Amino acid sequence: GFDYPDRLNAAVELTDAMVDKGFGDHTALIGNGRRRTYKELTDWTNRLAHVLVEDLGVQPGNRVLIRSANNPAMVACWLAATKAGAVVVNTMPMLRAGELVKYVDKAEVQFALCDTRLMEEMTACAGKCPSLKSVMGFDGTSNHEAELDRLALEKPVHFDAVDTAQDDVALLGFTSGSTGAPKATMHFHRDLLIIADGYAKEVLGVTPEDVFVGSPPLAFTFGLGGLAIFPLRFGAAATLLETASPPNMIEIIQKYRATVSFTAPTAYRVMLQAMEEGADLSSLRAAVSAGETLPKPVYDAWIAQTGKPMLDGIGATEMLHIFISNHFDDHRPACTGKPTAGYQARVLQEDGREAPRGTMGRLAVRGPTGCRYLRGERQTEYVQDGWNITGDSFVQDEEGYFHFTARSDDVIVSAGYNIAGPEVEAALLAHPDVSECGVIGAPDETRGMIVEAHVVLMPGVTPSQELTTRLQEHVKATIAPYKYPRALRYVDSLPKTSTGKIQRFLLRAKD
Ligand code: 3SK
Repeated sequence: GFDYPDRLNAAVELTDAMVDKGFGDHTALIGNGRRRTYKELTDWTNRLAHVLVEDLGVQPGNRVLIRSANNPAMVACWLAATKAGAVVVNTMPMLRAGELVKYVDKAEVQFALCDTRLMEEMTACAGKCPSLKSVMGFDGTSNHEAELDRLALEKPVHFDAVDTAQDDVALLGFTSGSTGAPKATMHFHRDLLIIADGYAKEVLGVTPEDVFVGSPPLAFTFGLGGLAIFPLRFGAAATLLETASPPNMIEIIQKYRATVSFTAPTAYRVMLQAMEEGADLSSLRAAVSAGETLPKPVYDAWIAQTGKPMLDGIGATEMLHIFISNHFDDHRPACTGKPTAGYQARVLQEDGREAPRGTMGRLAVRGPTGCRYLRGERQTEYVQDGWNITGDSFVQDEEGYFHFTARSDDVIVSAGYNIAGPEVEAALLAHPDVSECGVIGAPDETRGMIVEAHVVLMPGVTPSQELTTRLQEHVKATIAPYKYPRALRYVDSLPKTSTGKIQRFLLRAKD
């Protein structure tokens, strides 16, 4: 079980408590060309917390929005607001004013902390949001040139953090859903520690020697866990990249001998290629893949190159982080693995009963973190009898392993067959001419729906009818032939969310 004191402030546990445990001189964060130790991070966050309370007027329970790319200043602002007892809404830098308005209104945000480089859209949003009392700029490059930084320099390095309860809400995680309408899920102080003390300890075995790198935004709970909470909980270091392109990650891995990476399969493909061309990524001891299906060829190639399995996992913003994962000593290809410490999972059929092993159904999960929608929206739909009913279709095999088949929205029913779009994608991705693809169901008079693939080709490959036939034959030879894409469209790029997930609903809308 997870046992925490009744009064618990997660940010204190990740900073002041780490200094008390002797990690003061260890590197905590690396970013914008600077390293910061745990002591420096602790002092920084305490000074910022003073500003939030004394200058901005933040009170416990107030909602504070943070707008930034991944950098140490964003982590410091998040920790400071959490110390001040606020409920934090982390947001991605690419959001436009109209999208910010939706977040601010839904979460009734009172204060916003914004990287000054991203102020324009924030200011445009502020004018339209009655709940928002004030916006303060911070310097994402950590040169102390913005108001928040200047005020912080005058403050003491000690701050009496708000004495929150372990089940006080600390974070609102926004999920975009398949429709684009954001929904907020509430997470407690204890939840922030559980994901580290469970998954990160059990599956990754994080130690103070670890150096983390990755691409997911801190605004996404996958990124907040992987690039802030997990390293800070164990005295490890996090490298933060404002632009986490695969080449940037490769550079950082080599420069800082990074040991744990959090990213999506597409980036791992680039890393594999780089290793073949001589990049030294041998420091990586744990490569976590999530957010998209991990194609078997990538999994196989990673083992062949590094001798270690890539750790495929599935999580949800609703559950805060990963709840099913492959393990170093227990992993399979095309498999998400087994529930992580504290979680249970099962596959349900349409009538809500457990599906027989080997058959596809909706994944249900329960454990120490769980979904609590702000304002209860969709709550009774998502949580039934204590089980969180995810939007993912899975198969549990005879040995208890869970295999992702599709987002429930991505199951294509064609002439009576249930076809998981991502399975067809994995088959196409195994072809050397295919760089990326998104598979959807397109309406069809005879079959109800047909499988339609939107394909990005590898550089130098040109589309042709002959290529289409070759790709179709390749799919037929790889998986059950009825799953082959009857329609193939060649595109230059695929629409993706800022976290790298293919937006299949946009592909469907194009049809
Ligand atoms: O699998 C995901 O999409 C996810 C969502 C939130 C947190 C962690 C993960 C892996």
